[in-house]
Amino acid sequence: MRKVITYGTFDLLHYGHINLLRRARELGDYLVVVISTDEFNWNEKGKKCYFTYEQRKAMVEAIRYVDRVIPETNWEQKRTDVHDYDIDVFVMGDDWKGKFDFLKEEGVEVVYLPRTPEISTTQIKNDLNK
Ligand code: C2G
Repeated sequence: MRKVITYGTFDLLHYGHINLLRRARELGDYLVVVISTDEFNWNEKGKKCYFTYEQRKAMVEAIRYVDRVIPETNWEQKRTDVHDYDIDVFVMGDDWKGKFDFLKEEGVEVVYLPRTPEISTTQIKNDLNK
């Protein structure tokens, strides 16, 4: 079984996230999604999520392309996650292009997929505030 992994916040879930998850799943037979915890988002990304980790986890778990959701608590866990979950392919949107190439040393394929244009959680918040 070819296993794929991807990471993200997935706050205010939108079709850009769904496009990413669908394409990631198409690269294998099983998709693990690692969702940033509220603490990680706040401490490391300066992002205050609208939905809590548990709410974001429940929504992502409901997506047909997703097989498993686990928490992202630090930047370093990727190196061990790919072994702990027997991962073949690491996928991220291309806003992260090049940032995770070191994972090739762990024996996984690293794929950056084109982001879906025009949509982002920030865009949604800005539009709603107009
Ligand atoms: N994405 C996309 N198109 C968009 C918006 C997001 O393809 N219009 C992708 C991003 O490139 C990312 C995934 O959807 O691969 C999740 O996006 P975010 O929730 O914004 O994740 P991010 O804050 O980039 O966290 O350790 C990695 C981080 O956890 C990634």
